Amino acid sequence: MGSTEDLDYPQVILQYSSGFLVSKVMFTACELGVFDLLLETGEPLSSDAIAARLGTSTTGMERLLDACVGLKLLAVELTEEGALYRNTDISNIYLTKSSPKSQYHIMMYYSNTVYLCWHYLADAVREGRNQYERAFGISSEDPFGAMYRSEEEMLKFMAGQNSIWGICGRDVLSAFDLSPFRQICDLGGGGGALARECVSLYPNSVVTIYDLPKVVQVAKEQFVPHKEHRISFHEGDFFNDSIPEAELYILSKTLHDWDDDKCKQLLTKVYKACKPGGGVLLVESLLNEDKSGPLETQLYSMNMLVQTEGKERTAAEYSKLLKAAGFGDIQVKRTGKLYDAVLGRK
Ligand code: ASE
Repeated sequence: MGSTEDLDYPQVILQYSSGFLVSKVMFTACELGVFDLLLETGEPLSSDAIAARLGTSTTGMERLLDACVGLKLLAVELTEEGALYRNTDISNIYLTKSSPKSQYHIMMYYSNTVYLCWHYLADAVREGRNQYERAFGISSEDPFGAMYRSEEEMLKFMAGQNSIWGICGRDVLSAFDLSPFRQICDLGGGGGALARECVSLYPNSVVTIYDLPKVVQVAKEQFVPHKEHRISFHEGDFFNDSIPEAELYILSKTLHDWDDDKCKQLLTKVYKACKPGGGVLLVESLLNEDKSGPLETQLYSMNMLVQTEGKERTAAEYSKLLKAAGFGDIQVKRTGKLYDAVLGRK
């Protein structure tokens, strides 16, 4: 932007128009395994070599690699044998499958599920509801019934959510000193990455992951190591089944899936189950009070429209929901990163 931004040459409009092309280039390079191959070989490769190893066309691969260079996801060096490509540091850390901070799974979820729902964004805005029916031909009555329509979809979602906690988990859990809470229940804890971060950050804590039976089963089998004795599981549907007693409940990216009525219903149930002196920690991406930003959160709220029954909210909106359920002494901590923390006490 900068000096070229004027009304005769609308740089931002052009940039916004191609935003989805940018996303799709990154997703595709991930999906085809470009970053994994370059990490594995450890030396720069030509586009022909990459195309051969990954079984793609040479003409397609060369253009994909060049676009990745434009995005600074790859670096190129001209040698006597021609152009050689290598990963940048950020790609090695975040875009390879095997890295501990890998965002590969969330990319695949965005590219193959979220992207298809966004095709019907105009319909979502017209109708004010999610677009599972149009995108996948399945009823959208129960959003998680639709999101978990197959074991594969559920796995992709769980792995995707886990990859986010690999980056943001520590910040949201250290926003408040949670060490006074020993017995913690992570409601909708999914693949358990936040629970694992929690027991590692708070050595005296034990965490129960509460989620739907099929989610718990997969979490046990594929995501949470058996040696993690401080993590246990509770199978249930938090709207219809009972919630176990705990000192602290974590609801991370849970309320944003539901409308105000369902949030109040859930928080009231949590309040009743909560030990006196206990609390609830909401982990969400907070909108500014006038909803003027952050942009990422505004976009996530649109995503909640196309995929769920919920929306992103301001700190005041979450405080109101917490108070309606009985919680008090509400504190808000913005982390300056994607996810923030709100703590309420019983
Ligand atoms: C949900 C989180 C997500 C429900 C649907 C979702 C994510 C993508 N789809 O609770 C991950 C967070 N990203 C966004 C865009 O919200």
